Amino acid sequence: MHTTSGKQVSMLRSIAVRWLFKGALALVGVMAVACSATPQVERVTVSEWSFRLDHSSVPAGQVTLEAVNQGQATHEMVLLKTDLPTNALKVKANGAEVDESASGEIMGEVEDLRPGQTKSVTVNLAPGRYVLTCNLLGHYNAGMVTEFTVTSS
Ligand SMILES: [Cu+2]
Repeated sequence: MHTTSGKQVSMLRSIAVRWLFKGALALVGVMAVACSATPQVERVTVSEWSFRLDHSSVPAGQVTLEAVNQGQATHEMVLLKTDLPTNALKVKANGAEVDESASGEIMGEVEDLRPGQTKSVTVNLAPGRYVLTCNLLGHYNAGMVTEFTVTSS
């Protein structure tokens, strides 16, 4: 008959404790990564013919822009990093659409945002000045543009 000696038991225990400890450390590591990667959420209220942000500035890092369409029409939200004033973005030859790449660096976009819908885009933002616009035909001209600042965190 095989019996486990006291020495073997204590050895097994110490192995088990070591594994548990490693597991706990790994878990703490995962949680720390999850926390640091959690983006801050900035709500953007979209309607005819405006964008409204809850804050005029946000700290740098991962930012989720949550666009809520409270209007009656379909819209979109284009995020540009630019120093151009909101009323002086470059427009295309038709005069009714923003020339996005000529106006700044395209950082992200939410398309086909229907009335009542909420859609989000998560972006990693460096300090600087940013502009949100809707680039459906004529919507920029109608006033669908706003700006915000990203501050060093
Ligand atoms: Cu629009």
